[in-house]
Formats: sequence, C-alpha cells, structure tokens
Amino acid sequence: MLWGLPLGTALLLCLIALAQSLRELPEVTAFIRHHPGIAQAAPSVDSGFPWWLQLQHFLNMFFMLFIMRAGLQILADHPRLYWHRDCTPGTDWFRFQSPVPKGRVWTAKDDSVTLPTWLGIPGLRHTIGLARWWHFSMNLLWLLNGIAFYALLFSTEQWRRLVPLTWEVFPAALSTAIQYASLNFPVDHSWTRYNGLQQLSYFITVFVAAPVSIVTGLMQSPAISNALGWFGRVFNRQAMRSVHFISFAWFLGFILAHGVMIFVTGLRQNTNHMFGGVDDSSWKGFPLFVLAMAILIVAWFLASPYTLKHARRVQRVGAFMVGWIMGLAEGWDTRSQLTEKDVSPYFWPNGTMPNSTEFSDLVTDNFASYRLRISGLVESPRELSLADLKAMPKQEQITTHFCIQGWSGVARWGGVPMRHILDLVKPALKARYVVFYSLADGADGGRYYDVHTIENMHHALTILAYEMNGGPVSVLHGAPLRLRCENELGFKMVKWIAAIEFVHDFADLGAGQGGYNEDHEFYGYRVPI
Ligand SMILES: Nc1nc2c(c(=O)[nH]1)N[C@H]1C(S)=C(S)[C@@H](COP(=O)(O)O)O[C@H]1N2
Ligand SMILES: [Mo]
Repeated sequence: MLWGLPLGTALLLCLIALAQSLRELPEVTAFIRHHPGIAQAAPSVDSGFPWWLQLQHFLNMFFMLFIMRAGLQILADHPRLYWHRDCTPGTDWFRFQSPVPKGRVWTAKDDSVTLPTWLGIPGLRHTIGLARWWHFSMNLLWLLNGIAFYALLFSTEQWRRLVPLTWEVFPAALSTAIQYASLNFPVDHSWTRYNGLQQLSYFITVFVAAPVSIVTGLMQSPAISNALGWFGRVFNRQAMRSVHFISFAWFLGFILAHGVMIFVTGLRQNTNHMFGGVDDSSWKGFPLFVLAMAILIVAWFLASPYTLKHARRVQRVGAFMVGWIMGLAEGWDTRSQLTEKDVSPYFWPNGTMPNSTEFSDLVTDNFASYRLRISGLVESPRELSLADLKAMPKQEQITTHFCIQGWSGVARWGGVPMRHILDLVKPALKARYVVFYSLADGADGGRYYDVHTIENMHHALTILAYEMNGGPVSVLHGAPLRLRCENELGFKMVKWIAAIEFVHDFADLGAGQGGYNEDHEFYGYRVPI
C-alpha cells in the first residue's frame, strides 16, 4: 500500500502528459469541440441547490466519516479478503497481514491487526465490538438520510442532475476526463447541469455504490444469509465482504477526487453552491464550508478517544439504536443447509484454549468422566455423560459458521438438538435465559460463558454438537461438546461446554452484558447480524 503512493503519483504525472499530448491531435480536438463536456440533451435544473440538499450533503459526509473508519477497523479484525466462501489460508486475493504461519495454532484473533486511533474507530487491536456499534448506528442514520434524499430528489426536479438521460453522457464523460487530466479544465455550469464525468461518478456513487454497500453489508450476516437460501449460498459472505470492500474503495476514491476537484475547479463558486445555495461571486458559502470541515475534523479526533474512554456507553447507545433490529432477525428461519461437497477444507480456529488440569485429565481419559451439568430453574436437573448425550436423538446439519471477525467456514455438525434437552430438564416458567459455561477461561481471565434466550434454544438448528465433519469434535474446535446456533455469530457458540444453567436474569453474571465477549469486548448480546 505504501508503494501505491509513489507509483500512484508517477501514474498521475504520466496521465497528465498523455492527456496533454492527446489534446494536440486534431481528432481529439474535434472530439472535444463536438462534446464539450455537458451532454447537450441533458435537462437543465433551475432551482439551484435547495437547503435540504445542502444539509443532506453535509450529513452524508458526517456519517460516512464514521462508517468508513469503523468499517476499516472491522476489516482489520480479519485483514483478508476472499472470493470463495471458504477462508483457506493462501486463497485470499487481498490482505494486509503476513501469510498464516504454519506449524502452530494461529487463531483468527491472533490474525487481527492494529490500527492507529486516528485512522480506525476506535483504533488499537481487536476492537471490532466497539467498531461495529459505530458502523451499524451510523449506517442506520446514513440509510435514513439516504431514503429522505432519494424521496426529495424524485419529488423535485433535482434527480435530473444525477440521472443520465442520454447516451451522450459517455462521450461527454470521456471528453471531460481528457480535459481535466490535461489540466485545461472544461467550462463549468454545475449550478444547472453537471458535466458527463460528474454526472456518471455522482450517479454511480448515489445509485450504485450506496445500495451495493447496503446489500453486501447485510448479506454478511448469518441470519440474513441463511434466510436467503440459495441466494445466500451463491452470494456467500466472503464474496459479499469483498464487494463491500470494493465499494468502500470506490467511496474512498470518490471522496478524494471530489475533494480535490472542489479546490481546483473554483473553491468559492463550489462552496457557494453546496454550502450557501447561491450562484454569485459572494463569500456566502466559504465560511460555512470551513465550519463544516471544522466540525468534521473535531469529530474525527474525538471519536476514538471518546470511544475508548466510554466503551460501555458506546455499547449501550449502539444497542439502543440497532439492538432491536438484531433481536428481530434472531428467530428467522434458516434455509442454509449446504451439502457435503461444500464442507470447507480449512476451518479457522478461534478463542482461548482451555488450560487446566481438569481439562487435560478429561482429554487423557477421552472424556469418559465428562459430565454435562444442567441446573438452575428446571424441574429435573441432570448430569449427562457423553454416552447419555449420544443416546439421545441425533441431528446433523451442514452450515456456515460466521465469526464476528469476518471469516466463515462450512462444516457438518452432529449432536443433540437443544429442544430435546429442554424436554428432558423441563425449564420452570420463570426461566428466560440459558447460560453456557465453558471449561476454558476467556482471553482476559475469568470463565468464558454466554447467554441465550430460551426461544433461541427452540430454533431448529440449535444443537449441542459432539461431532464435526463425521468425527468427534477436536479439542481445538470445542471437545467434548460445543454449542451450534446457526443464526448467530460464532462467539455465541460456547466451546468446551462445562455446564448449562437456566436463569431468570443475567444482570448479576460477569459484567452483566450477557456473555464473556459482551462483557470484555463490548459485543452485542443478540447478534444475528
Ligand atoms: N469457550 C470458548 N468458546 C468460544 C470461544 C472462546 O474463546 N472460548 N470463541 C468463540 C468464537 S469468537 C468463535 S468464532 C468460535 C470459533 O469456533 P472454532 O474454533 O471451532 O472455529 O468459538 C466461540 N466459542
Ligand atoms: Mo468469533
């Protein structure tokens, strides 16, 4: 990426030289005379730039600042992109991390890279929990702003600025591109009509890149991808993550180019249009532009320190803003079953391995003395051996695992559906939540645990898995028993399960957020997205 700077500069200089020599050719001169820049048939908009358009332009810029920085932070948590649905090391088409080391356990968490706090929100390493609250909350506001923008565009004549209505836009765009590149700019009439290049790039940004970002963002979610059936399988999470990134790259390139053009094509006129709503030679827009930039810069430098200082508050506000949407998606039906040939050749391991004599003793006797303790608000508490569990009805499912960090993997899981466990122990009426305690500690010490709603335990694909891909679950992947609940992100699926407890409330467990990662990493409690 650093090489990109000198290479990009060199390329830009060559482009200028090329465009200037092109303009000396009589054919090109004739072409530009014939297509001066604005498509002749393009309609003219006479209502200028109304106040709502100026406001929405600013809000868009403001929300995008957070969305893009937090998005980069999310990417940094699994800094690799793939086209295929597997995340096999070496098959990434883009990464900003070294190749996956061989000959040792390298978890997805080991793979996360550090971002400076001025760049990512909130910066540092493995801060995806907080980044997601920013990303999703701002997405919601950006989406509402976008819906209002579309509505206002099409209920006024303003849409005519952005939507090309004639094929002439293409030669016009080519002509403007050559003129800009040769540093001899086309005449500007943006108050009433955009030139071909402006129109095409604005159109792509507003009507292609924005919807593509929204759709590809949503399709990375387990519940949404699963609910979409074959569509979610073809347009799998990794392909969607890659397109999401490309669309981010478009926005980034657009913002840089747009920002430069504002300065070099007449700062006073441009800011008068978009910040002052006037087309004259006054200074009305410029101070407002400076004010807008000042707000942006202050927000830029406050976002990360604020988030790191008030992490729990960011988690709470985020949950207030978008948590209810997550809750809605949790119960959706899963039409995600894959086939044996879809099983991933490589399945990233994740989390903190158990490190106790209790556990190594269990491994030594091949889990013969393992007992799953089920207690709490139930009529018949139980202690079940692996043999007891295997004697219960078995369910197999081939599904995609969606880790919050961004990787995914397909495996065949076999085990006891939780609904049968519920039938066995008979939860009391007061029981609302189910706590899964691990035999392992979490990364910062203290026992790993996670809480689910009872409804989630009735989901058709919620099982206690003792098999993975036809054999017993390995120690790396959660032996002897791990939870699978396919509509949630991976961290909700506790590995190395020690005990299950039915409770009325989880406020007094850990930091009261509903799980180890919810407590320590500020993740959401219900996370089907
Ligand atoms: N006990 C325990 N369970 C855990 C974790 C952990 O750290 N400890 N990590 C979770 C996360 S973040 C993921 S993505 C999955 C990973 O499962 P895998 O190692 O089989 O890929 O396990 C989940 N269960
Ligand atoms: Mo994860």
